[in-house]
Amino acid sequence: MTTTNIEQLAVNTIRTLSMDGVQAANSGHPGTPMALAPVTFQLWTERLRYSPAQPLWPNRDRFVLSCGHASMLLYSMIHLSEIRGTDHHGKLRDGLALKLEDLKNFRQLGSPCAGHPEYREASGIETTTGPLGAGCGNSVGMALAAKWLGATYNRPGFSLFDYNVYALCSDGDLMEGVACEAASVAGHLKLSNLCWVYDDNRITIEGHTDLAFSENVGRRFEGLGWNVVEVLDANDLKALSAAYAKFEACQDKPTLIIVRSIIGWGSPNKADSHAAHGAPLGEEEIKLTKRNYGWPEDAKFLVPDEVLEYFRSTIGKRGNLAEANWQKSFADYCVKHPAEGGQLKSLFAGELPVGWDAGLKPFAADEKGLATRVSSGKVLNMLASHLPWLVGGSADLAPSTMTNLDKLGDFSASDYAGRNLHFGIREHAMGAICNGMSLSGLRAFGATFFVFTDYMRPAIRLSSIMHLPVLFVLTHDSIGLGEDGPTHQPVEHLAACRAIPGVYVYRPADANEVLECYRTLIQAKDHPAALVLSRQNVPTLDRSKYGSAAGVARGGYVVSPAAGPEKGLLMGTGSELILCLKAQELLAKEGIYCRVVSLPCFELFDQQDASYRESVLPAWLTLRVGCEAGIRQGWENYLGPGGHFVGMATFGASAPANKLYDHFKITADEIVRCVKSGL
Ligand SMILES: Cc1ncc(C[n+]2csc(CCOP(=O)(O)OP(=O)(O)O)c2C)c(N)n1
Ligand SMILES: [Mg+2]
Repeated sequence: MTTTNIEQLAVNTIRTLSMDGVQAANSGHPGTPMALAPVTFQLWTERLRYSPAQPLWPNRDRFVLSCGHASMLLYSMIHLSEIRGTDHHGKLRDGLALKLEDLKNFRQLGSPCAGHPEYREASGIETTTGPLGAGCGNSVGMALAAKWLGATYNRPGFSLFDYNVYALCSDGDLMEGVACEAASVAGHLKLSNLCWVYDDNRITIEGHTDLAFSENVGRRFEGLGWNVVEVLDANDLKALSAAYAKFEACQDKPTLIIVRSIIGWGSPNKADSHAAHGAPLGEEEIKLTKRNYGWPEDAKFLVPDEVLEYFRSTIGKRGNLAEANWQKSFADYCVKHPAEGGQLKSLFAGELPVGWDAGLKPFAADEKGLATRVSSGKVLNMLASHLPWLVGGSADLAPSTMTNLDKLGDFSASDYAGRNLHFGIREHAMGAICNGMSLSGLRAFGATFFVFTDYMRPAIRLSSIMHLPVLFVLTHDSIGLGEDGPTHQPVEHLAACRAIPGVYVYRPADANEVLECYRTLIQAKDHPAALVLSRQNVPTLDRSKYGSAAGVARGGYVVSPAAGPEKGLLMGTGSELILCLKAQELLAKEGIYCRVVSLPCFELFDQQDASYRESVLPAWLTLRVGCEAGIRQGWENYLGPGGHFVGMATFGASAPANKLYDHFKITADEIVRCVKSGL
């Protein structure tokens, strides 16, 4: 054993807290915290630059527990490090982030110690994890953000951003595709500030990894451009220390430390078995294990004073001092570089910079119009020039998603200040990386074809769970993309995105709605936005004739009132709004007067007060037609019992767009027919 007594005592405190937490909850995952206690102990006490007194310090090292099922490990570390609490809005509060009482309430309603770590439940939880692989993806976004911040804001004599990002990952994490996608990005970008620690315990839920996982992980990562280091025994603190030192010394690659561990270490009957993965050890086994550790077998949630003292004198002392020095340096920086200092203060506060909207210019009416992806590209650029930390990119589709930020450079291993990311064809990693960037203060966006949200839906969902204002730019939003056919034509995707709680789905109908969508979504601080855009042109409406596009801020508005005694209500989104307007004209010619409502964002509209909603969709007006080139699901509320829906009910087909609209009967004539049938 290469450990001192206090080290061993601290490691065993982490282990026993984790075992006791799981036992008290009668559910959870004890085995991995027991095995990895030395791994986190060594990292946190010897190396992690983290100020327990100021957990929001922007230059703190990040620690991500990607194998979120081992949550008790993180909770124990947070408690023992005496990390100060923050509220749900990310503001410092008095008291510890996690009291011992909280650990005792592991997995209970209202406890910050949830089954899997939840961002903002306690400081020290840098991201929500649980879906395996996701945390790995986030960590790449965090490391990338650190590089970007450093390249953009560090100045001679001021190394404001030089933090490292650590992620602890399990077999499951490394089996998941998203982790490999993200690792590939990290290797390509040479993110030397990123260190993954892989818990090579060769156990998953069903048993030994022999069942399903026989690749050589180390060689895979070498192939991905990583520095691979091995530690043969998770209990060997010196070897762990040496491995972390190798990570710090490596300047041109991310590092993977493969740590051979034994799940449930110390448990006489459950160690090295999947039985230690996801169930309490049981009172008897806990006693035997504690005896093995030389721990008082009847003690529960025992935290020796000298262990707390040890954490204070290591991570506490080191981190608090580093943070205080950084604050001094930042104050000097703000004097020397006031413009950058001001920007950073806004960035840290999650605020937009002064004058962020100065570049937003409306579009002139134009019959031919623009595809909304094209107007989006223009608005994104109008915004980018006044919002310096708007950073993002596309999954190899920027020429189609129109998300390139002109003249703002490519982010690459040779230029970490570039604002255009090239995610490669890795949608899931793109979403997870955007989440990691957002967690680091950047306004991140990721773009792809709408249909491929299927590939990054888990990341969009986590974005919403974490209340992150990530922007997903999603183009080619319907059969209107034409010839690429049903594999590329979204049908159920609007419904599917709207189904994720907290995701604001915007589908603007013309260039000025696009502009107003951006104006609205960029001011959001606590939810992601999905901006859904057409491939094909839509006319830019003459707003002297139609309602102002500023109505977008309320999610829905009357774009064209009925010109006579009102009979019906036509509702549309995106490229189908124009069909509603055409139908309105056709009907008016026959003396049937309808209003047309644009509904670019259901979530925003539903949030408006009842009188506003009633003013847009009066209850008495029951003859309603909704038109959207997607499935009907989600429209019922607006349609009411007598409503008609003009949209899709099947997959699309491969043909020119206008032929498809006729074929699937998404036309002004069809809207007219529906209205007449309801008269
Ligand atoms: C995406 C995803 N799929 C499945 C699960 C369910 N699950 C939780 S842990 C686990 C695997 C456990 O093996 P490993 O990752 O090696 O963790 P260990 O037991 O070694 O800690 C699985 C399948 C999950 N959390 N996330
Ligand atoms: Mg495992």
